[in-house]
Amino acid sequence: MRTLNVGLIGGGFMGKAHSLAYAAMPMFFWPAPALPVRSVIAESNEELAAEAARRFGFERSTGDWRQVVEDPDVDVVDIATPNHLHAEIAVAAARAGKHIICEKPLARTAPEAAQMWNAVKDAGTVHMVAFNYRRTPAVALAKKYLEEGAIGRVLNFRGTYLQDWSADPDSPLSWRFQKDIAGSGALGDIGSHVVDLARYLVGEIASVNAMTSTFIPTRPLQSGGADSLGTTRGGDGPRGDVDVDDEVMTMLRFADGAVGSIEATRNAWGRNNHITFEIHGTEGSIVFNYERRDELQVCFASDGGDRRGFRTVYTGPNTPYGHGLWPIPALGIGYGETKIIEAYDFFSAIATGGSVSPNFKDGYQATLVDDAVLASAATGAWTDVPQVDG
Ligand code: NAI
Ligand code: SOE
Repeated sequence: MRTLNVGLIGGGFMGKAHSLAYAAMPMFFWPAPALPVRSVIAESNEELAAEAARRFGFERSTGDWRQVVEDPDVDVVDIATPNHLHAEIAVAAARAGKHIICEKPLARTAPEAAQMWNAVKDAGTVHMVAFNYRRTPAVALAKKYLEEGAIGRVLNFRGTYLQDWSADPDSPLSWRFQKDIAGSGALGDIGSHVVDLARYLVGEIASVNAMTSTFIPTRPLQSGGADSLGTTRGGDGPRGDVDVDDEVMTMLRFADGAVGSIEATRNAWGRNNHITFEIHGTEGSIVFNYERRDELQVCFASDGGDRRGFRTVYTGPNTPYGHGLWPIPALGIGYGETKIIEAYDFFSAIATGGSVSPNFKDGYQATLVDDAVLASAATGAWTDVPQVDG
């Protein structure tokens, strides 16, 4: 069985999730398309890198990501750093002929994402953007129903991503609240996942009409380091300005005539990883809530009037990815499984010489939607979303 050496850059939350996926993928999907070797991990300095290597099972470590990209033994570069480094690393990795998986949002802005898309097109290697919620089996099941026409033509997509980890005004000014690092706030951080789901399930978004708000204008300064996602509180020390959105709401017009909306906030007390969508079609409806991620709610208009209503389908061995997952429906899918499936599809594309989606073109298109949302929020006008060619 072929092996592929992985060079992972960034040992925070996503460093953990991706390392777990590389270790576990062959245990779930056997025979594996190729065996991931956790070869080298980079962190922001040598000490953090050595610790990350011990923790996440990597053979070697480095405090300089360029050594990963330039390493002739590395087949796959995995970018799990804060957003401002994605473009520079991805362009260098593409020029070095590596296969690349990059965390979302692909970049801070669409022009930055365009450079990344052009670089991987030139390289001809496999590329993927890590919008992993597509790979929740219930979401893949929704896609299957839509492709089968089970709910007819889509009329409306209503998506939300609600969290509460930044609702406390004293949670620190991590990189996620700084425009020069993150690009945007709730929009790029979590709204982008719903943009990806909308594109995946319904199709291209043609225009948007949006508003954004920043509710907490300053936060306690944090001195470097990983984002603690609200699990720590700053003291009475100095505070810095938040220059990104806390909340975004946008209406959508899809290219095929469907309408929709997306709402995203990290300030919704009581909501944790509340990703939801409700899709209405001419022949039925589909409802998903990530906090109940083993379930898909479906209503088929063709059911008799005396029994028509939402039914609950539990994902399991007979639904997408079931052959590799757990043998009884509702044993339970977790966040880790979405990343394991992501690694499986990415490695399958490399092993077969194929491609995978969402790729850098999808990541670029999602940033074009995000940029249009910000432009619309600034002017209050309906704003067209440019479409990526080629
Ligand atoms: P984090 O703050 O937990 O970790 C980032 C790590 O990158 C830190 O350990 C930091 O020291 C390291 N780092 C910073 N500069 C570096 C450099 N020059 N070289 C090597 N390492 C460096 O951040 P998190 O949550 O892991 O986010 C990373 C990326 O993953 C972001 O783009 C984020 O948007 C995305 N993300 C995606 C998720 C998903 O569900 N797909 C979930 C969480 C984050
Ligand atoms: C924080 O909002 C965060 O970690 C996002 O960055 C991820 O993309 C999301 O999946 C979980 O929440």
